[in-house]
Amino acid sequence: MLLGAGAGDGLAVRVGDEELDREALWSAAAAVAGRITGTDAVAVHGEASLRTVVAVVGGLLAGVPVVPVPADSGVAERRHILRDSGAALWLGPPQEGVDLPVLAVDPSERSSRSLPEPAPEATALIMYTSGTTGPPKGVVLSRRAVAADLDALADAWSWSPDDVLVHGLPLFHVHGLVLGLLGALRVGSPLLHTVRPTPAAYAAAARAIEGLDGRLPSSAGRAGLFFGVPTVWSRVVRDGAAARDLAGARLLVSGSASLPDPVAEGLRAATGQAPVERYGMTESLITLAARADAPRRTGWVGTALAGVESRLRGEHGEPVASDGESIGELQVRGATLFDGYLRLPEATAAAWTEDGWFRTGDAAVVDEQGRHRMVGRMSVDMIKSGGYRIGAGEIEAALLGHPAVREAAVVGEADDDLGQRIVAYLVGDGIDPAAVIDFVAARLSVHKRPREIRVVDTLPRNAMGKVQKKLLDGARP
Ligand code: MCA
Ligand code: AMP
Repeated sequence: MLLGAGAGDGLAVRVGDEELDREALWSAAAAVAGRITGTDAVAVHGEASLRTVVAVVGGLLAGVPVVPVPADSGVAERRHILRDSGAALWLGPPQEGVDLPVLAVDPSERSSRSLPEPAPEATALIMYTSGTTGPPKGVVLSRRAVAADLDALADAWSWSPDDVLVHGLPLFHVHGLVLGLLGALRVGSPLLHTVRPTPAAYAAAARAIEGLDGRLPSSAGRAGLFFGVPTVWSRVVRDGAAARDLAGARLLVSGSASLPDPVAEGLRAATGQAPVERYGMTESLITLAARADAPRRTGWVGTALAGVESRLRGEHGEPVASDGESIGELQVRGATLFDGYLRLPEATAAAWTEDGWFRTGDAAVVDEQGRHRMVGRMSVDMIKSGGYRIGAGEIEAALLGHPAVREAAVVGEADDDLGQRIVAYLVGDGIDPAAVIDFVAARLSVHKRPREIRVVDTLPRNAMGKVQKKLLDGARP
């Protein structure tokens, strides 16, 4: 079963100060499942709430593909996801841009209906993610891929019902939703979701684990497992008191973007342990992870998970040595891979090599023991900001929709807090930077908004007229 059995005592999920034990969660979700069985796909408003948890679990119990919609998405992005995914129902509070029938989800509802387990090859999730150009694409993930990934991670981290999982990551991407919610449910590890991933909230959750005894399933221990993106860990380190509160944690895990060495070292100094890193993509789920029982090696993301193989290839497809130094494109294959981009056969075919490996578009090195270090993206047009993946082309297209903007080029600039921050170089007349930022936030999503606008007279272009982004820093006014 993808999510394990619905029986059992004690806490399953707490979001903020609302919670459900395992039996109550399954029976609230069964009430949702009973209403949606047979639907092509359901869209779930991805806010951090118990409603979202019940809606997602309801979809999975019913065997109906779940389409998580970013809680901060603007109208155009939300419409794109709903139209493209073919979702027939909206699970969550009404939102602008939703013209589907709305099903209100009530976590206090109960149903004793039991549903047959859907086939492993059935679609579990359709998750939207950015490419370098164009609108976000729907990544089709099977139940088999999700289960394989979660089991391999449980093995790598000795993740068990003894762990209480803590995080406050968004419930609409792989990290917070697949690992952070479905992982907890499959492993049987109670989840404390902090709504926002702030240092203070992580520290409070660490203290709350101590007081959970009466609420924990009878089989559970009190070991803390904490998930965060590098921005979260960097903020924890800067807030010394919060970092010290995590000293009792069993395992700290970082992923979704590169963890700067000083942040890993800062965590080691404050908590007594460096985090383990793991690497993945929406399309492949997590494919590489440092094992909990292996010595920590700052800057390295570990070995291929059980069921996954990795290799490095050069620009012309030639093999790259596993010598810990030579850089190549990371390619992966195995049980955790997606089934393709929804209704995009050409993009799907282009994502795989002729001999069946998925091209990650990430540059890496591998050492003789199969440990990986990520060294960057192959394309400047793929930005990672706060752990969110954002395509430059998508932001440029949105910017060009603003009446004052004539030309736009978007880059990711190094940022101490966010890893990269989105900077937009614009040519136009009477551009009001704050209004342009709000325009993108309202159309795409809040997390895709440029953090800075630089108005310039011209963009540097080559003879073919293509913007030369590498020269853009020189265009700084
Ligand atoms: C500011 N706000 C605005 C505007 N400006 N709202 C509308 N329009 C504006 N112009 C307000 C928002 O309403 C919101 O308010 C607040 O600013 C959000 O600010 P923001 O700056 O975006 O937040 P942050 O604090 O900088 O966020 C940092 C973060 C976040 C918490 C680390 O980036 C985050 O949650 N990242 C996680 C991403 C993630 O999970 N990625 C995994 C992808 P208010 O706060 O009041 O609502 S999966 C993946 O990568 C793979 C598989 C993997 O390996 O895991
Ligand atoms: P997304 O599809 O949003 O899941 O983003 C996937 C991308 O996140 C990958 O292609 C990498 O560029 C990046 N990423 C994920 N984990 C790590 C990590 N541990 N170190 C460096 N980059 C990472």
